[in-house]
Amino acid sequence: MRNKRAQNLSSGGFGQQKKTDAEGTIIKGISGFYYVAVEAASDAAPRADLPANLAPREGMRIYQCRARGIFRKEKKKPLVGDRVRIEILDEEAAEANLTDILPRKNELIRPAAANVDQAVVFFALKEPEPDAVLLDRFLILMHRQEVPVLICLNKKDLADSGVSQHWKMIYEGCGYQVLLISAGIWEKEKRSEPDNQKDPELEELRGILEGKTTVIAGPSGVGKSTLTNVLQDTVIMETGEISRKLHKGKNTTRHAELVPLGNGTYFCDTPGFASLDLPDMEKEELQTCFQEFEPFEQRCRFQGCSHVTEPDCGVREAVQGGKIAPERYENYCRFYRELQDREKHKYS
Ligand SMILES: Nc1nc2c(ncn2[C@@H]2O[C@H](COP(=O)(O)OP(=O)(O)OP(=O)(O)O)[C@@H](O)[C@H]2O)c(=O)[nH]1
Ligand SMILES: [Mg+2]
Ligand SMILES: [Zn+2]
Repeated sequence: MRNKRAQNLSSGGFGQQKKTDAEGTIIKGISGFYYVAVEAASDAAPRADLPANLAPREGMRIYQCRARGIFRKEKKKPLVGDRVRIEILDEEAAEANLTDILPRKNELIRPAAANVDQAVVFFALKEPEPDAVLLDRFLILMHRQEVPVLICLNKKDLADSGVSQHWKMIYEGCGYQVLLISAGIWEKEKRSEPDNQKDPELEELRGILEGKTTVIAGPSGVGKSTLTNVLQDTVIMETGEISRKLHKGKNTTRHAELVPLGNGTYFCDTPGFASLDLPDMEKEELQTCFQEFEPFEQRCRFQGCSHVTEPDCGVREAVQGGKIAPERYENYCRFYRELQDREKHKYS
C-alpha cells in the first residue's frame, strides 16, 4: 500500500510508474539492512516519528535499504563507505532499495570499509595500556592496504606525561604523525562548558579529517566511540564504562558506522579488535613496513639482508647504537618469524 502511494507521488502523473533514484553512501549495514546517506535528496519532510537512526543529519537524508537479489547472485557484498545507487520506495518512511554499487576507490578488509582515504590507528595510553605488538600489527595492516596512517593515543589524562612522550617519540621516529589526546575529558567539558579552551591536538585532528573519509581502528575500550561523539554535535555512539575486572567496554561497538560530519567529511567508528593476524605477505616484504630501517639498510653486508640472522647488519647496529627503537626491532623479528612459520606450513 505504502509503496504504491510513493510510486504515484513521484510518477509525474498519467500513471507512469517512475520511482525516484538517488546516489548516496552506505553508512551502516546491520541485520540485512543498509543505511544510506543521501545529500539533499528531497525537499519532502520525513515523518516526525522516524526512528533516531533514520533522522536527517548534516543536511542528509538517511534511507533504510534492502539489497536486491542481484548482489547475492553476483556475490558482491556492499560495504560501509560504498557509493551506491538507490531506488526510493517511500520518501516519508525513508525506505529504499539498494540497486547498484559504484566502482570503489579502495577496499579495506579489516576494518571492512570502502573508499577510505586514511586511517587513525587509535590506542589508549592507559586503561587499557598500549600493546606495542598489536599497534605494530595495525600499522603493517594499513601499510599493506595502502592507507595513510595517523597514530592517535588517547586518555592522556590518565598517563604520566613521560610515558606519553616516550610513545610519541618512538613512533614519530618511525615517520608517523602522532597525536596525544583526551577525548573523554574533552567530551565531558564540551557538554558542560561550550566556551572552554580548545584542545590544540584535537583541533589538529579535525583539520586532518576535513573533507576526507577516515576509518578509526584499534582495540576495544580505548575511546574510539567517545572520539566519534566528540567530533559531532549530537551523541550517537554508545560508549562503555570500562569494567575494571575484564577491561572491556560495556557498550562495545558491534558494527562499523560511518558518521557524516558535514562538508564531505566522514568518520568511520569500528568495533575494537583484540588480536590481529598479519596480512598475507612475503616475509621479505615486512621490512618495507618499518620505514625507519631504510637509512641503515645500505650498511648491511648482504644484499637482501633480512636483518634477523645475518652478520654485519646495518639495521641491528642501528638498534645497538640507539638509532632504532629496540621495541620496534623486536616486533619486526617476531613478525618475520611468524611469516616464516606460515610459509613453512604452506609448503609442507
Ligand atoms: N579517562 C579517560 N577515559 C576515556 C577517554 N576516552 C574514553 N574514555 C572512556 O573509556 C571507555 C571506553 O570508551 P569507548 O569510546 O566506548 O571505547 P571504544 O574504543 O569505542 O570501545 P569498543 O567499542 O569496545 O571498541 C569509556 O568509559 C569512556 O568514557 C579519555 O580520554 N580519558
Ligand atoms: Mg566503540
Ligand atoms: Zn641487515
